[in-house]
Order: sequence, then structure tokens, then C-alpha cells
Amino acid sequence: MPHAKRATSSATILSGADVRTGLDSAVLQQAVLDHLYYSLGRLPAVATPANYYRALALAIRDRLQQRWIRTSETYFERGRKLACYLSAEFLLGPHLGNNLLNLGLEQAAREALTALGQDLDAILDCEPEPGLGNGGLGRLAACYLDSLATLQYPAIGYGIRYEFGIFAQEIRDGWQTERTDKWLSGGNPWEIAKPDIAYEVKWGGHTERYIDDDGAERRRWVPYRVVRGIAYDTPIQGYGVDTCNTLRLWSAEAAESFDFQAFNTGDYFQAVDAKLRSETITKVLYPNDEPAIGKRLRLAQQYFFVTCSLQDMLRILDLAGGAIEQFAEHFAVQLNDTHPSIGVAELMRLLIDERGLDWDAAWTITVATFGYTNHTLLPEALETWPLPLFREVLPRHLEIIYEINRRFLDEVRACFPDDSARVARMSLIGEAGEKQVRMAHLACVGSHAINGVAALHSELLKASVLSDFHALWPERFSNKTNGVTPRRFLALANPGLRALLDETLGASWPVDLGRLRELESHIDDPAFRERWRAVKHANKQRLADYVQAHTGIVLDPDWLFDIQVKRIHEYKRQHLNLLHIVTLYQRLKTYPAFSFPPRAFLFGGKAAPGYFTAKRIIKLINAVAETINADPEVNGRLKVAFVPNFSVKNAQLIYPAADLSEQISTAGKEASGTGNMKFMLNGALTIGTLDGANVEMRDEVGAENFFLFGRTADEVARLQGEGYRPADYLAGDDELKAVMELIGSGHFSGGDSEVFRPLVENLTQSDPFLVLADYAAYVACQEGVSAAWADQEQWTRMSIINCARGGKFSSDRAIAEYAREIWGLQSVPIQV
Ligand code: B1H
Repeated sequence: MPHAKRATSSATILSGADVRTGLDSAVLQQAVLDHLYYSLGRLPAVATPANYYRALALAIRDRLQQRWIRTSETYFERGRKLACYLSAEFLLGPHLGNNLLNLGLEQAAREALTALGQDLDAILDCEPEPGLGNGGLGRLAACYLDSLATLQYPAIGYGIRYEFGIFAQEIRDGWQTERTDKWLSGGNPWEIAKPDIAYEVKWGGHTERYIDDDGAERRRWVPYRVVRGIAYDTPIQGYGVDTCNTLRLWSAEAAESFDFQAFNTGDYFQAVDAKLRSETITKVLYPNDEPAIGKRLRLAQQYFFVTCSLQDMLRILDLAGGAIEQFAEHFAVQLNDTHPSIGVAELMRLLIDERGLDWDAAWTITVATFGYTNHTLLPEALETWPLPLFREVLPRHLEIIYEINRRFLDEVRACFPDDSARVARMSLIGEAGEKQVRMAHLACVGSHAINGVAALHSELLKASVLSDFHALWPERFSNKTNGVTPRRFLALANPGLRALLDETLGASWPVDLGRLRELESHIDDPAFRERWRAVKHANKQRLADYVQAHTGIVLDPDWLFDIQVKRIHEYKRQHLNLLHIVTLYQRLKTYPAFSFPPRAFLFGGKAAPGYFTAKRIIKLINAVAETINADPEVNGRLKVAFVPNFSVKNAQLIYPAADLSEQISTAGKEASGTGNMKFMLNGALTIGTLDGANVEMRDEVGAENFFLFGRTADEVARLQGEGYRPADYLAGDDELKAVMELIGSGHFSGGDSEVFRPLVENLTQSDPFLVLADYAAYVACQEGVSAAWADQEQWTRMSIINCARGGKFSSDRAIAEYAREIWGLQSVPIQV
């Protein structure tokens, strides 16, 4: 990209280390005091821990600033291709601890705060977490930003600055209740508003034909309403490098703060109302891990952030003096699921209507620009928009989509003559019932690369939901198995293990995770195993303290910690886990001498507020917990706890404390999973089905180091095809029958036999996720877990091997694959 001359570079502005750039603890201490005084207006004598948090965060942001500006400047000067990661969600987690880690400033910050009479850990705990995502998909986007910066790739994340992130979960009488997440109420020291980087976003209205200055016939969009999107930038500092990339989140504002017409006619309230409605767009994250069907506001959110992001790319291209025809050489745009897939039609609109390109040129650029990542096979999670709603909000885009579809279906007909069923299946417009715009189809047609997120998932995609697209364009398909950042989820979350790894492997493992393999040479060293166990034990004590503080439940760190944390969903089968717990309980009650190693079962996760079955599963977990924890006959052998408000913040305490990781989804339903990888890297063993990335984890660790059970995806499909009858499994298994009866009897609900009836009936009558079909295999497999746990030396060996073989699941590996195989991206080292 050629570049315009600039008067001043960052190098001429900054010289030497000062209170804004210095890295030693004395300068940091002064910087914190300066921010307390000048930014917060506080003297140390009256400063609260939250004040110290903010002052330290601002001091650290100052230290990011020169790297951040230098990084943008270098990208601009070098003009290399930029990866743009478009995602409706970024589940970032707290920034301060991560930035200290990535800058190598933890020790200096700790010393600086100690000198001020403060404890760094207490200060870190003050940070509210930016929960701008639901679960795995949003957290994946955050891990990918970390890896992009660490690998020094020119990249930018684009998303939405939700005023309210994912709701805070509270448990009342065992039920989930939701509280709004006011994460911005104390101010956000990490973001910088850029009100000069703002774009118009049009809505509604109609389109019309006109003749341009050259006499050509063209179309234009006459919107009903216009709002503005304002950029808010957050620095994303790489680990151990000077690269500091940008996450740019868009916030909606009224284009005019008042409707002057209404204002002048005296209707002040109508004038202000338009402003309120504009700002609603970025008010709140949809708290579902499935699409909100037919919600106009959700479509508005998607279009809003996508058009701002694409307009921003055009501005960057213009600033650099790049030619519009070269757009795809300058930007690789990745669609994180279909949520940003309106981008395909929007880039066409921008190129044709606003930049005057012809259709073919615009289409070539569009397809070369976009890549599409699919994250789910569940049919109910494939996004579609009712056509009338779509036309009302985005009339020009509907015209463009019709034209894309016309040309696309001609191509389908040419490749598959006389196959009208195929044409109907592949159309961008679904015609069954009310007409729908199919966003996954738009994403596939408009992208040169389509990928799934684990090997099994990518294969199933080609064989099922996207099979027609695979038949037409096999070369577009690939797999990119997910990964997680070892910085946040190992180095930061597990300081004990980090110290042991640093000592054993040297300091480079966080950016070269394959080096974990070298741990295997220590598994036969009893002293090393003893240290490994000591680290785990301390992590379990740390979690036990947290659980006691938040639930009152006391856990013993000598017990086996068996943990399932993830969104609550029937396909993830938290209720299968519960059936096992109730089985153990029942055995203990029936045969008091029944013996097994004592276990603590922990659950965590949010249910979508409208997903009543999931909410009832939470209630059942809490009901079983209350009954079992209070029963003197089981005391000393079983405990159950539901950790409220599972979040990135408490996840960092939970993963390192697990002995056993529950990854027990119905095979074929979990696209990948990423929690499974976080547990593995922290030395947990997995009990799991052959689903998502579990398959590859088991390949890495070997069958002997993985507790496998349950039907395979093929067997699940076959059983469902034959007509699955859960009653058969009930009739053939007295223990299962007794367990279901116990739950249905009201034993766990103070005699109330109604509250869990819907769950019992669902399982015994339809059981869509084959809980009963996998029950016996699961219980038997759990007996294998207990037997293995009894041999602590062998368990420790397996734990070490799980960590050692986890290197593949670094997000660095995943991002390097995207960069090489989809984006054609080269790294650009940054020097401050
Ligand atoms: C995943 C979603 C998702 N798949 C719709 N799909 C949403 C769909 O708000 N919405 O409309 C939100 C989220 N999330 C998860 O992605 C998969 O279930 C996991 O298996 C996978 O590990 C994760 C990351 O790829």
C-alpha cells in the first residue's frame, strides 16, 4: 500500500522513559500516584482498591500507547495485508492482568503496589469483566486477537460496543436469575473513543433508479433513517513483542442529536425519542447461544457493525492511496459465523453504489475478500431472516442478494442440469413457509474459503448442512481446529504451573507450546510428580476458597474435582452428569458400605434467559446439591456445587483446579468446544464422547490417557434414524429407572413432584440428545475414572501427559493456519 507523507512519526514524539513509559517499579509507582491525583482526583489516603485499579490500568495503558501507535504507524507505512476479524462477540475477560503478563510487568506492578500498601491480586479483582459474548464463539474471537498480536500479524478486530454485556447470573432458591451487566458504570480505562472515526448507517426506506452523470442507469438507497457509528478502540498487546493491535468496537449515536423539525414544531419528546431509538442498537448483547429468530434489533446490530467496519476499511485504503480494485489485496475479512455475513451484500453495495464498480469487478473483490467460519451444525442455530423484515430494514441489500442469487443459481444449473431440487436447496432464499434469507448460504457464496472448527465438525459440515456447497466448490472447504491462548488460560490462570514450566522448560513455552512435550521426560521422576500434584492441590484450595465464599459449600482439595463448566444446553448434557451423581448417591443410600474415592462435582454456566429446560437443569443441579451436601449418610464422599455466574474471570480459577473435565455432549452436536482444551492444558483428564475437538485431543494423548464413552456421531445418527425409544433403555436398566423415579418423586425438591416432571418426561419420552442411551456407558466409564484416581502416581503421569500433549490446541497454531491458508497474511515485526 503506498502511503502519504506524515509530518511527525511516533519516534520523534517519544524519547527516553518517563512517567508514562518507564517500566521499573519506582516509575510505575509514581505513575499510579500521578493517575490517582490527576486522572481520578484522589489522594492515596482516601483511595479505594477500585481507585487503585483504575490508576494502575491507566498507567499500564500509557505503556501500551507507544506500542499501539507505533504498530498502527508501521502497518500504514508497510502497507501489508490486514486481517479483519468480524465478530458480533468478543468475550475478552479482564485486561489488566493479561496486559501485565504480556508486557512482562507483573513483578514491577506488584512491587509498585506493595510500596503503596496495596495487594496486586486484590486490585486485579476490582476489574469488571467486559463480557461482550455468550460463550465459546466470543471467547474464541478474544483468543484469536491475542494470538494475532503475539504472532505479529497485522490485524484488527471489529465488533459491537454493547453497553450491557452478557447478564450476571444469580442463583435464588436454586433458580437462575439475571441481572444486567453494567460493565461500563465505573468507566472503562482501556478504551479510547475516536469520535472522529464515525460512519453513517442507513436504515429502511426504499430504493430508486436514477441516471448518473455518465448517462448510466444506477440504483440508490433512500433511507428512512440514519444513525452514526462511533469507534471505540481497545489495545490488544501481544505477548513478549511490541505489537499492539486494535479491537475497534462500534457504538451507535443519533446522527443528529435532535430532530430539528420536531423540535421546531414544539415536539421536544419526539425529537429526543429518535435519539434514544438510535442508541438502542448497541445497548445490549443478545444472551442466546442460538440466533434470536426474527428480531429486528438483532439484524440492525449486525448490519450496523458490519457497515461501519467495511466503511472503515475503505477509509484506510483511501488514506493510504490504495486503488479500490486492490481491496482484496489489502484486506482479508473473516466472518465469525453468519452474524456478520450481511457484509457480503454490503461490500457489493459499497463497491457498486458508492464506488462505481461494475458487478463483475465488485463480485470478484468480494469473494476474494471474505472467509466464513461455521461454528454449528444444529439446524436451529442456522441464521435466517424473514424476507419482509429483511426488506423493511435493508431494501437495497435484498435487491443485491436477489441478483447474487440469480447469478449463483445459474451456476448451479450449469453444473447440475435438471436438478431443480438442488437449486431450491441451495437458493439464498428459503421458500418453505414464510420466505427467508439464508445467511449461511450468503456467507458460502460470498467467500473463497469456508471452514469448520474441528476435524470432525468440518467433515460433518461437508456431509450434512453444507454438502451441496461442498459438491459445487470442494476447493473452498477446509478445517481449522480451534485453539485457546496459553497466555491467559495457562500462564495467567495457573501461576503455580507456570513457575514449574518455566523452571523445567525455560521461558519460551507460552509462544512455542509444542515444547510442553518435553514434560514427558519427567513423568518417571517421583519428585517432579510430587511437585505437579502440589501445584494442583494449591489450585484446588484456591477454588475451594472461592466456592465457599460464593456458595457456602466447603470442598476438600484432597478429593477428586470433577468439573463441567460451559453454557447450559441439552446437547451438552449436564443432566447426564447429574444422572451419574444421583446414581452414586443412590448406591450410597442403598449400600452404605459402597466405596469409591470421594468426589466433588462442580458445575457452572449460564442458561439463555428464555431457555426454560436449561433453567430447570440448573434448578435440578442445585436441588441435588442441597440434598446431597446435607445428607449425613453421604457426608465425606460426595459434594455438589453450582458456581454462580461462570465468566472468564472465575474460569481462570476453575480450569487450573480440575482433575476431571466433563466433555460429554451428544456426538455430532458440539462443533469443537474450547473449554475442553483449557482443562487439558491445565492437566485435567477428560471424560468425553467422540465429539468436536475431543476427537483430536484423544488422538494427541492416546486412548489410554482419555476416558472415552458413548455413541459416535454415526451411531447417534443411525439410532435416531431407526426411531430411538428411551423407554427401552429405562426398561432394561433398573438402576437408571430408580434414578429417574427418585428425581421424579420430589426427593430433591422437598416432596414437590412437579418441579422436575418436565425434565423426567422429556428424558423418558423423547430424549432428543440420547442421555438415556449413553447413560450405562457413562456410569461404567466413571467407574474407570474412580479406579484410575485410586492410583495417584499413575493419575499424575496421565495429568502430565495431558498437559504435555496439549500444544496443538494453542490459538497460535490455529491463527498461523488461518494466516497461511485463508488470509495470505505475513507477519510484520514492530519495533518501538
Ligand atoms: C458456537 C455459536 C453461537 N456455535 C449463535 N455457535 C449465537 C451461535 O448469539 N447467537 O446468535 C451465539 C453463538 N457458538 C460455539 O462456537 C460452538 O458451540 C462450540 O462448539 C465452539 O467451540 C465455539 C467456537 O468455535
